Amino acid sequence: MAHSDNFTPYTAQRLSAQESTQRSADFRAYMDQRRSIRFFSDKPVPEEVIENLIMTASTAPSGAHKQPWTFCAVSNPEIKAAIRKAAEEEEYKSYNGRMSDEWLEDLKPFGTDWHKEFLTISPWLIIVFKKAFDYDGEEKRKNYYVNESVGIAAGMLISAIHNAGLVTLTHTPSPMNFLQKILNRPDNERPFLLLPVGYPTDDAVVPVLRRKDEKEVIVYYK
Ligand code: IYR
Repeated sequence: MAHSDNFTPYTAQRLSAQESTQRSADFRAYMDQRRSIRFFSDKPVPEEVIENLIMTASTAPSGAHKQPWTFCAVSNPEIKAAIRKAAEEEEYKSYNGRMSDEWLEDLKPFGTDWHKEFLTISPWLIIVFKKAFDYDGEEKRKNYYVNESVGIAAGMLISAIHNAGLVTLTHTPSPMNFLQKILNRPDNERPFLLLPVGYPTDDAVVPVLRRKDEKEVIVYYK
C-alpha cells in the first residue's frame, strides 16, 4: 500500500498464538462478568479515574480520525439533579403512553420504570455527545461515520469502566435534547448516551439472563 511520510512503524506487542488464545479466553471471561447496574453507591470515584476511562474511550477508531465526540463528566450535584429531573419527566411520558405495549412487555424482566435515582446517587455521570460536524473557527468541517465512531468509543468506555472495577448503565432517556441545554453544548453536538459511573451498592441485584451462545451469534465461512 502506498504511504506518505506521515507513517511510523507499528511496534506494539506481538503475541504467540498460544498467548493470544489464553488472553482472549481470559478477557472473554472477564467481560462476561460485566452487567448493567441500576443500584449505585454514592462512594466517590477520583477524577483521575474518570479521566483515564474517558481517554481510553477516546483512543477508539473514528472516521478519518476525526474523533467526533465530547464526553461531559458531571459530578456537580445541582447539575446531576437538573439532569435527573428532566430525564424523569421524559421517562414518565415514555412509560405512560409513548412506549408500545410490546416494548413495555419486553422491558418487564428488567424491572425498569421512570424513576432514575441513579442519576443523582452515582458520583459521576458521563454524557457522550456526538459531533455531527466540527468548527474550524467559523468554518464547518465534516465528520464521517459519526454514529459508528461514537458507538465504538462508548463500547470501549463501558469496557474501561468494567476493567476499573466500576459499574455503569447505558441510559437512553428519549428524547434527550435536554442534555444539550442543561450542559450548554454547542449546536454541532448531540447527546448520544448517558452513563452513570460508580460502585454498586453491596446489595445490588441484576436480572437473571442468558447470553446468546456461539451458535447463535457466529456464522463461520471457513
Ligand atoms: N429509556 C428508558 C427505557 C428503556 C429502554 C430499553 I430498549 C431498555 O433496555 C431499558 C430501558 C429507560 O432508560 O428506562
